[in-house]
Amino acid sequence: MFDTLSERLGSALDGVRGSGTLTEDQVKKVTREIRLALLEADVNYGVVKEFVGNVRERATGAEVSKALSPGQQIVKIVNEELANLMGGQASKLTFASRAPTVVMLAGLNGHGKTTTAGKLALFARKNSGKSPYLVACDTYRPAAIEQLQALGKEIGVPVYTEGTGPAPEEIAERGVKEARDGGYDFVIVDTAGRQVLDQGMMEEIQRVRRAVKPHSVLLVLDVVTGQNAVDVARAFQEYADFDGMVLTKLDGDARGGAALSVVSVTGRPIKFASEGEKMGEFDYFYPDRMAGRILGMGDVMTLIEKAESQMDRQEAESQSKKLLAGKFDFEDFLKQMQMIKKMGPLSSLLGMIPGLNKQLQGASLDDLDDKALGRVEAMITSMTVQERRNPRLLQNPSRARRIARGSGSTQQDVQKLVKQFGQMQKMMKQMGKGGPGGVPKRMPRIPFR
Ligand SMILES: Nc1nc2c(ncn2[C@@H]2O[C@H](COP(=O)(O)OP(=O)(O)O)[C@@H](O)[C@H]2O)c(=O)[nH]1
Ligand SMILES: [Mg+2]
Repeated sequence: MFDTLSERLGSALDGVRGSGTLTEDQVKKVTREIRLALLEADVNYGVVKEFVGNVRERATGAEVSKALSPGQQIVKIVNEELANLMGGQASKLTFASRAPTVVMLAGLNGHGKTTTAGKLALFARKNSGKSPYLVACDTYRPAAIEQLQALGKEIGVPVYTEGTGPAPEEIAERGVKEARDGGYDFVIVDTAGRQVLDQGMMEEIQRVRRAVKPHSVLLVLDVVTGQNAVDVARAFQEYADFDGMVLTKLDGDARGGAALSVVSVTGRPIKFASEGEKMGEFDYFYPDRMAGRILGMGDVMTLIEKAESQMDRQEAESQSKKLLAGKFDFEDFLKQMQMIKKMGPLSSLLGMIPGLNKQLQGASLDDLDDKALGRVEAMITSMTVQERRNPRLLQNPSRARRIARGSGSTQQDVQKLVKQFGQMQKMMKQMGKGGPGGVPKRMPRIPFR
């Protein structure tokens, strides 16, 4: 996602990142490159103009900071302005003062409404303790109803449907009543889209809206469609209006234009980000994190939060101490691996680490894939605790053979793992000492967090 834009902005900023001073010419040059990068990413022309103006003004203006070099300062400014462009603050769910809260989804066909309905139901239950209820109002496509029913089944949320016969507004009204009677407090109404924007859809949206008086109407936009999504958002705002947006397919090859343009074009917030086909791949949209990700600093906050929620902080501290003292053994390694696995697919996790993005585009990703991790895990779990605690025991070939048999790998694999692990231990020990060839004990500070 946003790969080209990240790269272009990154290289524009690389030139000044380390600068001790920033001349007017440098500012001009860098803002010109930013402008091109944004236009190339399909960001709305007016939006680009304003953005570049803001950055230039702030970069040449009186904004001084003792903590940052002028070069760092401009990175910070671009980061903040990108976040502002996407709304600045996350705009979280709000609930009706009288239950149930009704949320209506609208948008063109294929942009992800039905998928979002399921994801939002799961999200509201997990994050806000709501009991969700789904209402199927796409009366044009029987398959859409079945799709929603399948999703409902997957996440354990009831789906109200009357098939394709009745008018959508009638289904919606009865569906909401049914939810209220059943004690459900979060109702999501999935509506029908169209291939293209048309009057009929807008009118249908209005009728459903009048019938159920939703607490909020969310417009679902596929960011892969680029400027098309922006046009849809603008038209919707004009004819039907909405309260917030859901950006979908952020895992796809979006150039970034839609995400960076829709807020300023509509004045409405982006509420949610959908990043995959699985029900759990859904979260609030955090403009600051997205900006960090676009700038290639990695989504550090998300990463840290994910790690924190999975791992006890003290455990982490003691592990890193052990690591640096060279006392890190296979038992610790196994714990770490299991933690990483809990955090989600390894490749998506690695993409969040600053600076790793570019390197990972090479072949090295193969070495790090989840399958390889699984093989390593199988080997370690085949070791006795004693062996895990004292990897040197594994130099004994009969032990290596036993582990190979137990884990479905070869003796060479086991020996290779033990050897590599030994090298890693040595390297870590060196780092811990900060000795020659070592790195500082503290990781470098991540800019602007
Ligand atoms: N990769 C990816 N696919 C998505 C996402 N959201 C929806 N889809 C897929 O896009 C297609 C259309 O989605 P659907 O929910 O049926 O769209 P609707 O016509 O607006 O209801 C389906 O194949 C979904 O699985 C997303 O965030 N990422
Ligand atoms: Mg649908």
